[in-house]
Amino acid sequence: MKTLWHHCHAATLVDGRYAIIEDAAIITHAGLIEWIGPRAQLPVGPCERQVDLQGAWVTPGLIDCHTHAVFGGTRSGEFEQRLQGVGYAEIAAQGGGIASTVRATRAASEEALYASALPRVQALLRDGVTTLEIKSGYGLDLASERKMLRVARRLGEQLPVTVRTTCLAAHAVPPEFAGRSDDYITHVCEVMLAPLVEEGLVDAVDAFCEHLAFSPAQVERVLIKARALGVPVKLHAEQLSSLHGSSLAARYQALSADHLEFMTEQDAIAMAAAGTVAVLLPGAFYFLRETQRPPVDALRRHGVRIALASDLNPGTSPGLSLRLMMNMGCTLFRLTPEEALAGVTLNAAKALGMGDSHGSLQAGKVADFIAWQIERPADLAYWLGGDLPKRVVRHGLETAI
Ligand code: DI6
Ligand code: FE
Repeated sequence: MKTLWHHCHAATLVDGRYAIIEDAAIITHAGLIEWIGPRAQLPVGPCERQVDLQGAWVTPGLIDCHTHAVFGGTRSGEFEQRLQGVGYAEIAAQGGGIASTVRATRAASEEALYASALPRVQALLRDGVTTLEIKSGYGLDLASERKMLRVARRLGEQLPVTVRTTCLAAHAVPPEFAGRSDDYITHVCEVMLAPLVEEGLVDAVDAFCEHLAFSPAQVERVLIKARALGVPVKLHAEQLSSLHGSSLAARYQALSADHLEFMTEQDAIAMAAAGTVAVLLPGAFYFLRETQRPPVDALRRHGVRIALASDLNPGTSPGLSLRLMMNMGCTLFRLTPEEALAGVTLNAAKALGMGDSHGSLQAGKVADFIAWQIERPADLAYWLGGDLPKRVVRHGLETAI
């Protein structure tokens, strides 16, 4: 149905800027934006339906491009331990950390995993998220990774959100491969990836490049295999130390390198040349009480696109609000509210390889947008989370969330 949306202002995010249209009108048709511009220039012609947005600000639907939203159990006990001074790496060395979530995830049925992820994903949707990436990485064997990815797909089928799945089998060394991380990487490359890709469960492949996870050489084997299977790659890089994983990711035309607190200027140059998006995760920075900030000025200087995401996970970022991450991106990393909004729309779309179809309000793109009852676009980064009054439009249809 051809629909005219009017009595609104738009922050279109074309070119990653606010690109504001005051007194805007939007025509949607067959799930796409057919026209957007100043109401005064509205093309003549019939629309079957007209919707008065009552002065709202319209932005693209928000995109959370880095989550681990599917997992068993929680780790609030470790949170208490860390507050008493025990380090994240120390907890991991004692068999806690990622390993404890792996145990809980392996033990959970697909049904139980779905039920536990559901309210977390619903919280993100209430915050204006219309596209969501979900990683595996707490299964670490073929059956358990498959289980996680199937749950992620099902969330996308049953909820009003577009889900992109990422296989993060190279997240940690599972107990049955203890002390044999090279063998586990061989297992990931030779046994796990191909069937998961063939089953249509993998939109991208990711790995954790870090001292307490996998070396650049090990990660590279995973990236090579993924590319050979025709799947784009991403990387957790320079979160806790500088291994130049982000430069490595750029060599494989990664969609994104994520975290990046310890990246160098050279890494930024490599990412810019490859068009690899920098996904910053202020929730993890905050929750781990890190002090080294990602080099935002170097990213800007070299023209690397910056995205922001929740990193929703039980260990380092139990974050259920993408707008809270926008605020943290501004407060902790000194992004502008405009950069924060680009970070959860156009640049997040690019981090998922969806830049041509999502992330800005432009004719021809998917009609996913939010009409917010706010005074200015910066209000989205200003409030510390909370439920802002909004109307959600997905594929051109107003959607209850
Ligand atoms: N970096 C993170 O912050 C999460 N994974 C990763 O590679 C942590 C995951 C966890 O602690 O459960
Ligand atoms: Fe992560």
